[in-house]
Amino acid sequence: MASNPLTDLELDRPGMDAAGWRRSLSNHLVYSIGKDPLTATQRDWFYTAAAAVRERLIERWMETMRSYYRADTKRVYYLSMEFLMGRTLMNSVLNMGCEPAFRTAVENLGLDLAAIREIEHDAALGNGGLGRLAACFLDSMATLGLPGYGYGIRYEYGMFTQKIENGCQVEHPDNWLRYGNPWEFPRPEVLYQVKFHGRVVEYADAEGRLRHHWVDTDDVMAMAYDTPIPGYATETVNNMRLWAAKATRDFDLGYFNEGNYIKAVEEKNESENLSKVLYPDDTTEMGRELRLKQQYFFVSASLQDILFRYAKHHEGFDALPDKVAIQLNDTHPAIAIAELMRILVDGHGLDWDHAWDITRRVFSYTNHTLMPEALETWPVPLFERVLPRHLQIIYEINHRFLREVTHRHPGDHALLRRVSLIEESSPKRVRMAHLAMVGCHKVNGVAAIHTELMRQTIFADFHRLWPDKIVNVTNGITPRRWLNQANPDLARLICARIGNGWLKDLEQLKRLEPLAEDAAFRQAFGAVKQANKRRLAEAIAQRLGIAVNPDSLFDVQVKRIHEYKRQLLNLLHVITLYNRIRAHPSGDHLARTVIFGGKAAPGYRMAKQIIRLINDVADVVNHDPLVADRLKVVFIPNYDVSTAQDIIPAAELSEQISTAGTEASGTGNMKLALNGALTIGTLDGANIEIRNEVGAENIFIFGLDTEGVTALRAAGHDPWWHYRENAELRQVLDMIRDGFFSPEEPARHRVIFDALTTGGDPFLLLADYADYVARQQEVERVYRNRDEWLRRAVLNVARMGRFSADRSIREYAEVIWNVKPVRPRRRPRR
Ligand code: GL9
Repeated sequence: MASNPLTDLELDRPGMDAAGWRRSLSNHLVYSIGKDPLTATQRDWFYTAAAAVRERLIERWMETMRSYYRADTKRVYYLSMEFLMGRTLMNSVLNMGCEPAFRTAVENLGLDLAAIREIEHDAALGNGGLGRLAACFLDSMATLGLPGYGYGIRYEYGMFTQKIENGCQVEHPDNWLRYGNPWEFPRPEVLYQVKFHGRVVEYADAEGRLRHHWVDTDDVMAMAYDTPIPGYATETVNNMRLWAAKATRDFDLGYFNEGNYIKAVEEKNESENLSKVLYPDDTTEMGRELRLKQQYFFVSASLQDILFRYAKHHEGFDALPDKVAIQLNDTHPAIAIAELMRILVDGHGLDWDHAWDITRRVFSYTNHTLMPEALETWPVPLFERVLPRHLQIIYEINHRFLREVTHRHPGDHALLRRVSLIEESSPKRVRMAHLAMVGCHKVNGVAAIHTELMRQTIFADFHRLWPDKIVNVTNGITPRRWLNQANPDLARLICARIGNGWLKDLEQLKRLEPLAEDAAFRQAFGAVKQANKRRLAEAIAQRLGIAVNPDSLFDVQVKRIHEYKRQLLNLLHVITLYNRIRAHPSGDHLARTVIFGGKAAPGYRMAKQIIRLINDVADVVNHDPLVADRLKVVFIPNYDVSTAQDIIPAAELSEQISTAGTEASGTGNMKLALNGALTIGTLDGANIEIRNEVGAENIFIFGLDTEGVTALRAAGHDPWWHYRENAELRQVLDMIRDGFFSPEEPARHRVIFDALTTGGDPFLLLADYADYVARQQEVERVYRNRDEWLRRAVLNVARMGRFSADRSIREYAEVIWNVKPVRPRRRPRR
């Protein structure tokens, strides 16, 4: 059956019908892959399919680039250390609008499409929400026809693969390029030199002005790899350009001539280490030299490339802010501000003030977290060694900035110390967020509450200086991947009732609202969810050997493992349910399957401990005959984009339970609600805006809000009080302390008990526990009324329109970038 037929793309183009696809697949197997159909493996067929798909993107890709060039349009450059793309095959096919023809062709060749698309390795060049946001934004920019380019790093190893051994996370390298990446186009001729180390020499130019030269540097080359980014149902195909490090020369001739062949090759390897591996830490910074070098490496190459493109049409730099907008995805690429100043002032001899005016109008910065440990600062001695000229430039920026602050607030030395780009610690440190704040014309938060907290807390001084600089752009997700592709049955059901306009205009989901009162629609909606649950239950049985009851409530918490996200609070509730079943084995307990997924940063001991406790609890609960199938706990290993696409459509309850004020936005909350899960959550991040949209009666909100958190912290949180007063909570904590879930090693989880009690319970789990458990009870009451549950679920889907990444990107384009769509020319029919 045709899924989501497109009306605005002509599918009768040559090669786009089933016969054309079939011919193309047969040809590519032989002439691109070099395989005989008789011996072709599933992998051969995946690479064959990829070749056939990418071939169909190329003309539109080239025409899109030509149309931008012709229009000399303003372009947006999205600089990001992370792009969490996931798989590409079906995304491209769906965005091109030829899924039915492609599927028919594959099936007519006697192949199994489900098996073939599973061969594709996720492109996991990101940690979590921040990297996935960048990927959703690329999809939206292309879909809206905006001239947007992604710039990042082509890591040889992406996010580690997580395996669970004896309940513990074990990391394995993600060798995603082993069989080759069929989506990338290497550009060996697009090669830029990137400098490190060395020293700065001063000299006077012809007019007697003081100039700076950065000399005696160690150089690395950056080579481009391009990936086409097709929009949905549009001619636009944008570009993502990722940089790989290459040694400046294959051998150091000096060593080579000495006969030290090995040494020569060793040094080549060392410089190529720059793009070797993604740092797997999310919200903590580790201040490692390699990380700083990775940042500067991709920033330097990207700026050279951007300015090269600009210079094809323009002389001088006055028009740069009218032609170039650069978005800094977090502070990771913030060194670009100093780098552009260096290029303009040192390289092209612009006056400082002139260069600074241009720079500020080009850059804008997105902040993704308030967590103090995530705010990047670099030790000055390290910075000085790696980027000596940039340090001087940052000092100069700081000097002039502090002079301006002094003018406006004479004598306020405390203010100067607070806003300085240099932290007066020992050693001193460069504050990248302050550099970004000063060097950008706009700074945005990613949800309303987050932006407000930015203004009130970490950037309060800057907000007083520049009250218009900090703006909000609430995050969004692409409905193409997160509904159309991940949940094809629901997408089809929606299309059958309201057509397919929602794919490009998610607000059209509003038209489903009346159907919440339509029993037949609820029935059909419930049947889709049930089928998704059954598929997930089968996968869990097959992969993990756990039999889950497909009629139980599927309660899902999938995200990075972090104390602030409070997977432990969820687990305290699970143990509470377990104790209630044990206390009343013949009671009427609602059957529930609690599903966890997520990776811990390899060096984050508490997060790894939490994974172990989840698995230990699962082991006990899942094997307790008294429980039977009324409670199951499942930890799904290696949560990534592709497993998210399998889990989210099957979820009924979405756990978004971070301590209020800690989760900047969250985007999993949006993906789950868009797929018909009801949210249990705190008033944190985008949960607040989700509540505003879906209605307070269709979401389960609990716990302290940010004011409550602040007040409790001020008054002093006493975890022991909760321990004493709440018998159920005390029983749960004692079981953890006494090794109930690890009888072979009773002290194993003592550290968790300690963190929640003597450790002060910094994320206030005990303060929110009682309200959380009460809310979970209400969840169960509503779930028992299937009609009422489905009614609320339909309303959630119908009211999620605001959370399309298309809406986010439109806001960036209007408020921050000032860029407009460009329509590529329609290709002539042949
Ligand atoms: C994050 C925030 O923690 C999330 O709340 C937010 O939704 C995303 C996208 O804006 O950014 N910031 C951050 O460092 N991460 C986020 O998810 N971490 C990872 O990407 C792992």
